[in-house]
Amino acid sequence: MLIGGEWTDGTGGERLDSYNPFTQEVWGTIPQATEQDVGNAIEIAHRTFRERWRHVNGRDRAAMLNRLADLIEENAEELATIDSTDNGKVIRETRSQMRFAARNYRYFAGYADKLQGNTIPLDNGQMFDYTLVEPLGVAVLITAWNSPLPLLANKLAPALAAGNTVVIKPSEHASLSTLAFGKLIAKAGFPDGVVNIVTGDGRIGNALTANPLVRKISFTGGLPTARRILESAAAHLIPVTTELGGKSPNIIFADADLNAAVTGAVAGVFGASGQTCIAGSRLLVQRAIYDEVCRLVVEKVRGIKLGNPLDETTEMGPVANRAQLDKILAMIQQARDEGANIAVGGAKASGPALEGGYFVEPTVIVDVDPSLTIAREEVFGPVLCIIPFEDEADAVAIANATEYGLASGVWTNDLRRAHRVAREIEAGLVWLNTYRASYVGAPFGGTKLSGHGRERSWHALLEYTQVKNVMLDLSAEERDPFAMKL
Ligand code: TXE
Repeated sequence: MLIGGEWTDGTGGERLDSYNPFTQEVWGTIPQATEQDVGNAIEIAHRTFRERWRHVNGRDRAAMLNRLADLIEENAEELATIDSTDNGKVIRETRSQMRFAARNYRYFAGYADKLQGNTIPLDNGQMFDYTLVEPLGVAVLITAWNSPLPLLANKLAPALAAGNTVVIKPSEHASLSTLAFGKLIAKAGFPDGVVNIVTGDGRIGNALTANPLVRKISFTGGLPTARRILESAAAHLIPVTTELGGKSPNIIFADADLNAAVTGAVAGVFGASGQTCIAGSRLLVQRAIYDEVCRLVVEKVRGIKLGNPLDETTEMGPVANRAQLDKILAMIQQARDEGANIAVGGAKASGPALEGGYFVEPTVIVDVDPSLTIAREEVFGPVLCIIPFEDEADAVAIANATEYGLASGVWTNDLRRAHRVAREIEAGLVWLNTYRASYVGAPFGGTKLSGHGRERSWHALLEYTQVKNVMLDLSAEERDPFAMKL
Protein backbone atom coordinates (compact mmCIF):
# COMPACT_ATOMS: atom_id res chain seq x y z
CA MET A 1 0.00 0.00 0.00
CA LEU A 2 1.11 3.56 -0.55
CA ILE A 3 0.84 5.67 2.59
CA GLY A 4 2.64 8.99 2.87
CA GLY A 5 4.95 8.14 -0.02
CA GLU A 6 6.10 4.88 1.64
CA TRP A 7 5.27 1.43 0.32
CA THR A 8 4.04 -0.68 3.22
CA ASP A 9 2.32 -3.99 3.99
CA GLY A 10 0.45 -2.29 6.80
CA THR A 11 0.23 -3.28 10.43
CA GLY A 12 -2.02 -6.35 10.29
CA GLY A 13 0.03 -8.97 8.47
CA GLU A 14 -3.02 -10.40 6.68
CA ARG A 15 -2.95 -10.76 2.89
CA LEU A 16 -5.75 -11.45 0.41
CA ASP A 17 -5.36 -13.55 -2.73
CA SER A 18 -6.02 -12.06 -6.14
CA TYR A 19 -7.28 -14.61 -8.68
CA ASN A 20 -6.76 -14.78 -12.42
CA PRO A 21 -10.32 -15.51 -13.62
CA PHE A 22 -9.03 -17.21 -16.77
CA THR A 23 -7.06 -19.84 -14.83
CA GLN A 24 -8.69 -19.59 -11.37
CA GLU A 25 -5.16 -19.43 -9.98
CA VAL A 26 -3.85 -17.02 -7.39
CA TRP A 27 -1.50 -14.70 -9.25
CA GLY A 28 -0.93 -12.03 -6.65
CA THR A 29 -1.67 -11.06 -3.08
CA ILE A 30 -2.56 -7.73 -1.50
CA PRO A 31 -2.39 -6.52 2.08
CA GLN A 32 -5.60 -6.28 4.08
CA ALA A 33 -5.31 -2.84 5.65
CA THR A 34 -6.23 -2.44 9.30
CA GLU A 35 -8.33 0.38 10.69
CA GLN A 36 -5.08 1.81 12.01
CA ASP A 37 -3.54 1.83 8.50
CA VAL A 38 -6.61 3.60 7.13
CA GLY A 39 -6.54 6.12 9.97
CA ASN A 40 -2.84 6.78 9.25
CA ALA A 41 -3.46 7.27 5.54
CA ILE A 42 -6.30 9.73 6.20
CA GLU A 43 -4.27 11.60 8.82
CA ILE A 44 -1.31 11.93 6.44
CA ALA A 45 -3.56 13.04 3.58
CA HIS A 46 -5.09 15.62 5.90
CA ARG A 47 -1.72 16.95 7.05
CA THR A 48 -0.36 17.02 3.51
CA PHE A 49 -3.40 18.98 2.38
CA ARG A 50 -3.12 21.52 5.20
CA GLU A 51 0.62 22.01 5.21
CA ARG A 52 1.63 21.54 1.63
CA TRP A 53 -0.72 20.65 -1.20
CA ARG A 54 -3.17 23.51 -0.88
CA HIS A 55 -0.30 25.93 -1.40
CA VAL A 56 0.74 24.33 -4.71
CA ASN A 57 -0.50 26.44 -7.59
CA GLY A 58 -2.70 25.26 -10.45
CA ARG A 59 0.03 25.44 -13.05
CA ASP A 60 2.20 23.03 -11.05
CA ARG A 61 -0.74 20.68 -10.42
CA ALA A 62 -1.45 20.72 -14.15
CA ALA A 63 2.17 19.84 -14.95
CA MET A 64 1.99 16.83 -12.60
CA LEU A 65 -1.31 15.65 -14.08
CA ASN A 66 0.07 15.93 -17.61
CA ARG A 67 3.19 14.03 -16.59
CA LEU A 68 0.96 11.36 -15.03
CA ALA A 69 -0.92 11.06 -18.33
CA ASP A 70 2.41 10.62 -20.16
CA LEU A 71 3.45 7.91 -17.70
CA ILE A 72 0.16 6.04 -18.15
CA GLU A 73 0.69 6.08 -21.90
CA GLU A 74 4.29 4.87 -21.51
CA ASN A 75 3.16 2.06 -19.19
CA ALA A 76 -0.17 1.34 -20.89
CA GLU A 77 0.72 -2.15 -22.06
CA GLU A 78 1.80 -3.27 -18.59
CA LEU A 79 -1.22 -1.73 -16.88
CA ALA A 80 -3.64 -3.17 -19.46
CA THR A 81 -2.07 -6.61 -19.09
CA ILE A 82 -2.40 -6.48 -15.30
CA ASP A 83 -6.09 -5.61 -15.53
CA SER A 84 -6.82 -8.25 -18.16
CA THR A 85 -5.08 -10.84 -15.98
CA ASP A 86 -6.75 -9.65 -12.79
CA ASN A 87 -10.34 -9.15 -13.93
CA GLY A 88 -10.54 -11.02 -17.24
CA LYS A 89 -11.39 -8.06 -19.47
CA VAL A 90 -10.13 -8.52 -23.01
CA ILE A 91 -6.87 -6.79 -23.80
CA ARG A 92 -8.34 -4.68 -26.61
CA GLU A 93 -10.75 -3.21 -24.05
CA THR A 94 -8.15 -2.64 -21.29
CA ARG A 95 -5.80 -1.00 -23.81
CA SER A 96 -8.49 1.47 -24.81
CA GLN A 97 -9.26 1.99 -21.11
CA MET A 98 -5.66 3.09 -20.51
CA ARG A 99 -5.96 5.60 -23.36
CA PHE A 100 -9.17 6.85 -21.74
CA ALA A 101 -7.47 7.13 -18.32
CA ALA A 102 -4.56 9.14 -19.77
CA ARG A 103 -6.97 11.49 -21.59
CA ASN A 104 -8.86 11.96 -18.34
CA TYR A 105 -5.78 13.25 -16.46
CA ARG A 106 -4.85 15.49 -19.39
CA TYR A 107 -8.36 16.90 -19.62
CA PHE A 108 -8.47 17.87 -15.95
CA ALA A 109 -4.89 19.17 -16.06
CA GLY A 110 -6.37 21.84 -18.30
CA TYR A 111 -8.73 22.91 -15.53
CA ALA A 112 -6.18 22.98 -12.68
CA ASP A 113 -5.18 26.62 -13.27
CA LYS A 114 -8.61 27.80 -14.36
CA LEU A 115 -10.66 27.24 -11.22
CA GLN A 116 -11.58 30.79 -10.56
CA GLY A 117 -14.23 32.66 -8.65
CA ASN A 118 -16.21 35.74 -9.65
CA THR A 119 -16.49 39.31 -8.51
CA ILE A 120 -20.14 39.94 -7.80
CA PRO A 121 -21.95 43.26 -8.14
CA LEU A 122 -24.30 43.64 -5.15
CA ASP A 123 -27.26 45.99 -4.66
CA ASN A 124 -25.14 48.02 -2.31
CA GLY A 125 -22.32 49.51 -4.35
CA GLN A 126 -20.22 49.95 -1.22
CA MET A 127 -19.86 46.22 -0.89
CA PHE A 128 -17.02 44.43 -2.63
CA ASP A 129 -17.96 40.76 -3.06
CA TYR A 130 -16.10 37.88 -4.63
CA THR A 131 -15.94 34.10 -4.52
CA LEU A 132 -13.06 31.68 -4.05
CA VAL A 133 -13.26 28.17 -5.51
CA GLU A 134 -11.51 25.94 -3.01
CA PRO A 135 -10.69 22.25 -2.70
CA LEU A 136 -12.50 20.27 -0.01
CA GLY A 137 -9.57 18.49 1.68
CA VAL A 138 -9.22 14.73 1.94
CA ALA A 139 -11.27 12.75 -0.60
CA VAL A 140 -11.76 9.00 -0.20
CA LEU A 141 -12.08 7.28 -3.58
CA ILE A 142 -13.51 3.75 -3.57
CA THR A 143 -13.56 1.81 -6.84
CA ALA A 144 -14.99 -1.45 -8.20
CA TRP A 145 -13.24 -4.36 -9.91
CA ASN A 146 -14.66 -4.07 -13.40
CA SER A 147 -12.57 -1.13 -14.66
CA PRO A 148 -10.12 -0.19 -11.91
CA LEU A 149 -8.05 2.51 -13.61
CA PRO A 150 -10.70 4.30 -15.73
CA LEU A 151 -13.03 4.40 -12.71
CA LEU A 152 -10.18 5.78 -10.63
CA ALA A 153 -9.34 8.39 -13.29
CA ASN A 154 -12.95 9.63 -13.23
CA LYS A 155 -12.43 10.49 -9.56
CA LEU A 156 -8.73 11.15 -9.11
CA ALA A 157 -8.22 13.52 -12.06
CA PRO A 158 -10.79 16.14 -10.95
CA ALA A 159 -9.92 15.62 -7.26
CA LEU A 160 -6.23 16.43 -7.86
CA ALA A 161 -6.91 19.16 -10.41
CA ALA A 162 -9.03 20.92 -7.79
CA GLY A 163 -6.30 20.58 -5.16
CA ASN A 164 -7.58 17.81 -2.87
CA THR A 165 -5.51 15.02 -1.35
CA VAL A 166 -6.85 11.48 -1.59
CA VAL A 167 -7.00 8.03 -0.07
CA ILE A 168 -7.83 5.42 -2.70
CA LYS A 169 -9.29 1.99 -2.02
CA PRO A 170 -9.56 -0.30 -5.05
CA SER A 171 -11.69 -3.44 -5.02
CA GLU A 172 -10.13 -6.41 -3.26
CA HIS A 173 -10.91 -8.42 -6.44
CA ALA A 174 -8.69 -6.27 -8.69
CA SER A 175 -6.23 -4.05 -6.82
CA LEU A 176 -3.03 -4.85 -8.65
CA SER A 177 -3.30 -2.29 -11.45
CA THR A 178 -4.05 0.47 -8.94
CA LEU A 179 -0.92 -0.49 -6.99
CA ALA A 180 1.15 -0.50 -10.20
CA PHE A 181 -0.35 2.89 -11.08
CA GLY A 182 0.68 4.10 -7.61
CA LYS A 183 4.33 3.70 -8.66
CA LEU A 184 3.76 6.44 -11.24
CA ILE A 185 2.54 8.98 -8.69
CA ALA A 186 5.95 9.93 -7.31
CA LYS A 187 7.47 9.87 -10.81
CA ALA A 188 4.87 12.40 -11.94
CA GLY A 189 6.12 14.71 -9.21
CA PHE A 190 3.26 14.59 -6.71
CA PRO A 191 4.54 15.23 -3.17
CA ASP A 192 4.37 12.31 -0.72
CA GLY A 193 1.00 12.03 0.99
CA VAL A 194 -1.08 13.64 -1.78
CA VAL A 195 -2.12 10.25 -3.19
CA ASN A 196 -2.42 7.34 -0.78
CA ILE A 197 -3.61 3.82 -1.57
CA VAL A 198 -4.94 1.30 0.93
CA THR A 199 -6.11 -2.18 -0.04
CA GLY A 200 -8.45 -4.73 1.48
CA ASP A 201 -12.10 -5.65 1.63
CA GLY A 202 -15.17 -4.03 3.15
CA ARG A 203 -13.96 -4.61 6.71
CA ILE A 204 -12.15 -1.27 6.49
CA GLY A 205 -15.18 0.46 4.98
CA ASN A 206 -16.23 2.21 8.13
CA ALA A 207 -12.71 3.43 8.90
CA LEU A 208 -12.67 5.06 5.46
CA THR A 209 -16.11 6.61 5.48
CA ALA A 210 -16.77 7.66 9.08
CA ASN A 211 -13.54 9.58 9.74
CA PRO A 212 -14.20 13.27 10.49
CA LEU A 213 -11.05 14.31 8.61
CA VAL A 214 -12.61 13.06 5.37
CA ARG A 215 -14.36 15.82 3.40
CA LYS A 216 -15.58 13.84 0.39
CA ILE A 217 -16.32 10.26 -0.61
CA SER A 218 -16.68 9.10 -4.19
CA PHE A 219 -17.83 5.52 -4.67
CA THR A 220 -18.35 3.21 -7.64
CA GLY A 221 -19.84 -0.17 -6.86
CA GLY A 222 -23.01 -1.95 -5.88
CA LEU A 223 -26.18 -0.57 -4.29
CA PRO A 224 -25.98 -2.38 -0.91
CA THR A 225 -22.47 -1.03 -0.35
CA ALA A 226 -23.58 2.47 -1.38
CA ARG A 227 -26.29 2.35 1.27
CA ARG A 228 -23.79 1.28 3.94
CA ILE A 229 -21.43 4.09 2.94
CA LEU A 230 -24.18 6.72 3.05
CA GLU A 231 -25.17 5.56 6.54
CA SER A 232 -21.60 5.61 7.73
CA ALA A 233 -20.89 9.03 6.16
CA ALA A 234 -23.99 10.44 7.82
CA ALA A 235 -22.20 10.70 11.18
CA HIS A 236 -20.09 13.60 9.89
CA LEU A 237 -22.33 14.59 6.98
CA ILE A 238 -19.57 13.75 4.51
CA PRO A 239 -20.81 14.34 0.95
CA VAL A 240 -20.91 11.17 -1.16
CA THR A 241 -20.93 10.76 -4.94
CA THR A 242 -22.34 7.37 -5.93
CA GLU A 243 -21.90 5.71 -9.31
CA LEU A 244 -23.86 2.47 -9.16
CA GLY A 245 -25.42 -0.03 -11.48
CA GLY A 246 -28.25 0.02 -13.96
CA LYS A 247 -30.79 -1.85 -16.01
CA SER A 248 -30.33 0.33 -19.03
CA PRO A 249 -32.78 0.26 -21.95
CA ASN A 250 -31.51 0.19 -25.53
CA ILE A 251 -34.49 1.03 -27.77
CA ILE A 252 -34.69 0.18 -31.47
CA PHE A 253 -37.44 1.82 -33.51
CA ALA A 254 -38.61 0.28 -36.79
CA ASP A 255 -37.02 3.05 -38.89
CA ALA A 256 -33.52 2.54 -37.44
CA ASP A 257 -30.47 1.44 -39.37
CA LEU A 258 -30.76 -2.19 -38.33
CA ASN A 259 -27.15 -3.27 -38.77
CA ALA A 260 -25.83 -0.40 -36.68
CA ALA A 261 -28.53 -0.93 -34.07
CA VAL A 262 -27.86 -4.66 -33.74
CA THR A 263 -24.11 -4.05 -33.45
CA GLY A 264 -24.86 -1.40 -30.81
CA ALA A 265 -27.07 -3.84 -28.93
CA VAL A 266 -24.28 -6.43 -28.87
CA ALA A 267 -21.65 -3.82 -27.87
CA GLY A 268 -24.00 -2.60 -25.15
CA VAL A 269 -24.19 -5.80 -23.16
CA PHE A 270 -21.59 -8.29 -24.42
CA GLY A 271 -18.66 -5.86 -24.44
CA ALA A 272 -16.69 -6.43 -21.21
CA SER A 273 -18.79 -9.60 -20.71
CA GLY A 274 -21.62 -7.34 -19.58
CA GLN A 275 -19.70 -6.21 -16.52
CA THR A 276 -20.26 -2.50 -16.96
CA CYS A 277 -22.59 -0.24 -15.07
CA ILE A 278 -23.89 1.11 -18.40
CA ALA A 279 -24.70 -2.32 -19.86
CA GLY A 280 -27.68 -2.04 -22.20
CA SER A 281 -29.20 -5.15 -20.68
CA ARG A 282 -32.78 -4.50 -21.85
CA LEU A 283 -33.21 -4.37 -25.61
CA LEU A 284 -36.59 -2.83 -26.48
CA VAL A 285 -37.57 -3.52 -30.08
CA GLN A 286 -40.55 -2.19 -32.01
CA ARG A 287 -42.96 -4.95 -32.98
CA ALA A 288 -42.64 -4.51 -36.79
CA ILE A 289 -38.92 -5.43 -36.72
CA TYR A 290 -38.95 -7.58 -33.59
CA ASP A 291 -38.47 -11.02 -35.17
CA GLU A 292 -35.81 -9.72 -37.55
CA VAL A 293 -33.81 -8.05 -34.75
CA CYS A 294 -34.04 -11.14 -32.52
CA ARG A 295 -32.73 -13.25 -35.39
CA LEU A 296 -29.85 -10.85 -36.16
CA VAL A 297 -28.85 -10.49 -32.48
CA VAL A 298 -28.89 -14.25 -31.88
CA GLU A 299 -26.83 -14.79 -35.03
CA LYS A 300 -24.22 -12.24 -33.92
CA VAL A 301 -24.14 -13.60 -30.39
CA ARG A 302 -23.53 -17.15 -31.60
CA GLY A 303 -20.40 -15.83 -33.33
CA ILE A 304 -18.87 -14.14 -30.26
CA LYS A 305 -15.40 -15.54 -29.64
CA LEU A 306 -14.71 -16.46 -26.02
CA GLY A 307 -11.18 -17.13 -24.86
CA ASN A 308 -8.01 -15.95 -23.20
CA PRO A 309 -8.44 -12.25 -22.41
CA LEU A 310 -4.80 -11.64 -23.36
CA ASP A 311 -5.38 -12.97 -26.88
CA GLU A 312 -6.01 -10.01 -29.19
CA THR A 313 -8.71 -11.83 -31.12
CA THR A 314 -10.82 -12.71 -28.06
CA GLU A 315 -14.10 -10.83 -27.88
CA MET A 316 -15.38 -11.98 -24.49
CA GLY A 317 -13.25 -13.04 -21.55
CA PRO A 318 -14.32 -14.74 -18.35
CA VAL A 319 -16.33 -12.88 -15.74
CA ALA A 320 -14.17 -11.40 -13.03
CA ASN A 321 -14.56 -13.71 -10.08
CA ARG A 322 -16.24 -16.80 -8.69
CA ALA A 323 -18.92 -14.86 -6.81
CA GLN A 324 -19.88 -13.04 -10.02
CA LEU A 325 -20.04 -16.31 -11.97
CA ASP A 326 -22.29 -17.89 -9.36
CA LYS A 327 -24.52 -14.81 -9.20
CA ILE A 328 -25.00 -14.67 -12.99
CA LEU A 329 -25.75 -18.40 -13.31
CA ALA A 330 -28.21 -18.21 -10.40
CA MET A 331 -30.02 -15.28 -12.04
CA ILE A 332 -30.27 -17.19 -15.34
CA GLN A 333 -31.64 -20.20 -13.47
CA GLN A 334 -34.21 -18.02 -11.74
CA ALA A 335 -35.24 -16.59 -15.12
CA ARG A 336 -35.69 -20.14 -16.41
CA ASP A 337 -37.80 -21.00 -13.34
CA GLU A 338 -39.94 -17.93 -14.01
CA GLY A 339 -40.58 -19.18 -17.55
CA ALA A 340 -38.02 -17.18 -19.58
CA ASN A 341 -37.45 -18.13 -23.22
CA ILE A 342 -33.66 -18.46 -23.63
CA ALA A 343 -32.80 -18.21 -27.34
CA VAL A 344 -29.07 -18.71 -26.99
CA GLY A 345 -26.62 -19.35 -24.12
CA GLY A 346 -27.84 -19.74 -20.57
CA ALA A 347 -25.04 -21.82 -19.06
CA LYS A 348 -21.41 -21.84 -17.96
CA ALA A 349 -19.42 -21.85 -21.19
CA SER A 350 -17.39 -24.94 -21.98
CA GLY A 351 -14.75 -25.75 -24.57
CA PRO A 352 -11.05 -26.61 -24.64
CA ALA A 353 -9.74 -23.12 -23.85
CA LEU A 354 -12.52 -22.26 -21.42
CA GLU A 355 -12.52 -25.02 -18.84
CA GLY A 356 -10.17 -23.27 -16.45
CA GLY A 357 -12.01 -19.96 -16.36
CA TYR A 358 -15.19 -18.32 -15.11
CA PHE A 359 -16.87 -18.22 -18.52
CA VAL A 360 -20.57 -17.59 -19.02
CA GLU A 361 -22.17 -18.18 -22.41
CA PRO A 362 -23.39 -14.95 -23.97
CA THR A 363 -27.10 -15.27 -23.30
CA VAL A 364 -30.13 -13.83 -25.06
CA ILE A 365 -33.59 -14.12 -23.59
CA VAL A 366 -36.42 -13.24 -25.98
CA ASP A 367 -40.08 -12.27 -25.56
CA VAL A 368 -39.25 -11.11 -22.07
CA ASP A 369 -42.09 -10.07 -19.83
CA PRO A 370 -40.78 -6.86 -18.18
CA SER A 371 -41.97 -8.13 -14.80
CA LEU A 372 -39.45 -11.02 -14.76
CA THR A 373 -36.72 -10.64 -12.14
CA ILE A 374 -34.03 -10.84 -14.85
CA ALA A 375 -35.64 -7.87 -16.63
CA ARG A 376 -35.65 -5.78 -13.45
CA GLU A 377 -32.43 -6.57 -11.56
CA GLU A 378 -28.87 -5.87 -12.63
CA VAL A 379 -27.07 -9.05 -13.74
CA PHE A 380 -23.66 -7.48 -14.38
CA GLY A 381 -22.94 -10.22 -16.87
CA PRO A 382 -23.45 -11.17 -20.55
CA VAL A 383 -27.22 -11.53 -20.46
CA LEU A 384 -29.57 -9.62 -22.77
CA CYS A 385 -33.34 -9.42 -22.37
CA ILE A 386 -35.25 -8.56 -25.55
CA ILE A 387 -38.65 -6.96 -25.01
CA PRO A 388 -41.12 -6.00 -27.77
CA PHE A 389 -42.95 -2.67 -27.75
CA GLU A 390 -45.74 -1.14 -29.85
CA ASP A 391 -45.16 2.61 -30.14
CA GLU A 392 -43.12 5.49 -28.74
CA ALA A 393 -45.22 5.92 -25.61
CA ASP A 394 -45.01 2.20 -24.89
CA ALA A 395 -41.22 2.24 -25.36
CA VAL A 396 -40.77 5.15 -22.94
CA ALA A 397 -43.06 3.53 -20.36
CA ILE A 398 -41.13 0.24 -20.45
CA ALA A 399 -37.77 2.06 -20.47
CA ASN A 400 -38.67 4.03 -17.35
CA ALA A 401 -40.25 1.12 -15.48
CA THR A 402 -37.06 0.46 -13.52
CA GLU A 403 -35.65 1.69 -10.25
CA TYR A 404 -32.38 2.46 -12.04
CA GLY A 405 -31.51 5.37 -14.31
CA LEU A 406 -27.96 5.33 -15.61
CA ALA A 407 -27.69 4.88 -19.38
CA SER A 408 -30.00 4.42 -22.35
CA GLY A 409 -29.84 4.09 -26.12
CA VAL A 410 -32.28 5.14 -28.84
CA TRP A 411 -31.97 3.95 -32.44
CA THR A 412 -34.06 5.84 -34.98
CA ASN A 413 -33.63 8.01 -38.06
CA ASP A 414 -36.47 10.29 -37.01
CA LEU A 415 -34.71 13.34 -35.59
CA ARG A 416 -37.74 14.67 -33.76
CA ARG A 417 -38.50 11.37 -32.14
CA ALA A 418 -34.88 10.89 -31.06
CA HIS A 419 -34.86 14.14 -29.12
CA ARG A 420 -38.41 13.66 -27.79
CA VAL A 421 -37.50 10.27 -26.34
CA ALA A 422 -34.20 11.63 -24.99
CA ARG A 423 -36.20 14.13 -22.95
CA GLU A 424 -38.61 11.50 -21.63
CA ILE A 425 -36.11 8.89 -20.51
CA GLU A 426 -35.22 8.88 -16.82
CA ALA A 427 -31.46 8.36 -17.09
CA GLY A 428 -28.24 10.31 -16.76
CA LEU A 429 -27.07 9.32 -20.25
CA VAL A 430 -28.87 8.98 -23.56
CA TRP A 431 -27.03 7.68 -26.58
CA LEU A 432 -28.71 8.37 -29.92
CA ASN A 433 -27.68 5.92 -32.66
CA THR A 434 -24.65 4.76 -30.66
CA TYR A 435 -23.95 2.97 -27.37
CA ARG A 436 -21.07 2.60 -24.86
CA ALA A 437 -19.15 5.55 -26.29
CA SER A 438 -17.00 7.19 -23.59
CA TYR A 439 -15.54 10.69 -23.63
CA VAL A 440 -14.16 12.56 -20.67
CA GLY A 441 -15.80 15.81 -21.81
CA ALA A 442 -19.30 14.34 -21.54
CA PRO A 443 -20.86 14.29 -18.04
CA PHE A 444 -21.41 10.81 -16.67
CA GLY A 445 -23.67 9.65 -13.84
CA GLY A 446 -27.08 8.41 -12.92
CA THR A 447 -30.42 9.15 -11.41
CA LYS A 448 -32.75 7.09 -9.16
CA LEU A 449 -30.94 4.01 -7.78
CA SER A 450 -28.06 4.43 -10.22
CA GLY A 451 -26.57 7.07 -7.97
CA HIS A 452 -26.02 10.77 -7.59
CA GLY A 453 -23.44 13.25 -8.76
CA ARG A 454 -21.54 13.53 -12.03
CA GLU A 455 -18.14 12.35 -13.14
CA ARG A 456 -16.11 13.59 -16.15
CA SER A 457 -16.59 17.05 -17.71
CA TRP A 458 -16.52 20.30 -15.70
CA HIS A 459 -19.45 18.98 -13.66
CA ALA A 460 -17.01 16.63 -11.91
CA LEU A 461 -15.09 19.61 -10.54
CA LEU A 462 -18.20 20.65 -8.64
CA GLU A 463 -17.95 17.39 -6.69
CA TYR A 464 -14.46 18.26 -5.43
CA THR A 465 -14.69 21.99 -4.82
CA GLN A 466 -16.58 24.39 -2.60
CA VAL A 467 -17.36 28.03 -3.10
CA LYS A 468 -16.42 30.55 -0.46
CA ASN A 469 -18.02 34.00 -0.57
CA VAL A 470 -15.91 36.93 0.62
CA MET A 471 -17.48 40.33 1.29
CA LEU A 472 -15.78 43.62 2.17
CA ASP A 473 -17.57 46.80 3.24
CA LEU A 474 -15.77 49.64 1.47
CA SER A 475 -17.71 52.33 3.32
CA ALA A 476 -16.86 53.55 6.79
CA GLU A 477 -20.46 54.47 7.55
CA GLU A 478 -22.15 53.62 10.83
CA ARG A 479 -24.85 50.99 10.63
CA ASP A 480 -27.93 50.01 12.56
CA PRO A 481 -26.72 46.97 14.52
CA PHE A 482 -30.26 45.64 14.90
CA ALA A 483 -31.26 45.50 11.23
CA MET A 484 -29.78 43.32 8.57
CA LYS A 485 -27.56 45.34 6.27
CA LEU A 486 -28.82 45.46 2.70
O1 TXE B 1 -19.25 -4.48 -5.25
P1 TXE B 1 -19.10 -3.71 -3.88
P2 TXE B 1 -18.94 -6.01 -5.51
C1 TXE B 1 -22.50 -4.35 -8.80
C2 TXE B 1 -22.65 -5.64 -9.57
C3 TXE B 1 -21.97 -6.63 -8.70
C4 TXE B 1 -22.30 -6.10 -7.33
C5 TXE B 1 -21.35 -6.53 -6.26
O2 TXE B 1 -24.01 -5.94 -9.70
O3 TXE B 1 -22.47 -7.92 -8.88
O4 TXE B 1 -22.26 -4.71 -7.47
O5 TXE B 1 -19.99 -6.28 -6.63
C6 TXE B 1 -15.80 -1.60 -1.34
N1 TXE B 1 -17.53 0.58 2.93
N2 TXE B 1 -21.40 -3.56 -9.30
O6 TXE B 1 -19.25 -6.89 -4.37
O7 TXE B 1 -19.12 -4.63 -2.74
C7 TXE B 1 -15.25 -2.83 -2.00
O8 TXE B 1 -14.14 -3.32 -1.28
C8 TXE B 1 -16.78 1.09 1.96
C9 TXE B 1 -21.75 -2.44 -10.10
O9 TXE B 1 -17.55 -6.08 -5.98
O10 TXE B 1 -20.06 -2.60 -3.94
C10 TXE B 1 -14.93 -2.29 -3.38
O11 TXE B 1 -13.73 -1.52 -3.34
N3 TXE B 1 -16.39 0.39 0.89
C11 TXE B 1 -20.61 -1.48 -10.22
C12 TXE B 1 -16.12 -1.35 -3.64
O12 TXE B 1 -16.64 -1.06 -2.36
C13 TXE B 1 -16.79 -0.89 0.80
C14 TXE B 1 -19.26 -2.07 -10.37
C15 TXE B 1 -17.21 -1.95 -4.52
O13 TXE B 1 -17.59 -3.18 -3.98
C16 TXE B 1 -17.59 -1.48 1.79
C17 TXE B 1 -19.07 -3.21 -9.51
C18 TXE B 1 -17.97 -0.68 2.89
N4 TXE B 1 -18.75 -1.14 3.87
C19 TXE B 1 -20.13 -3.91 -9.02
N5 TXE B 1 -17.85 -2.76 1.43
C20 TXE B 1 -20.77 -0.41 -11.26
N6 TXE B 1 -21.39 0.71 -10.90
O14 TXE B 1 -20.32 -0.51 -12.38
C21 TXE B 1 -17.21 -2.97 0.25
N7 TXE B 1 -16.57 -1.84 -0.14
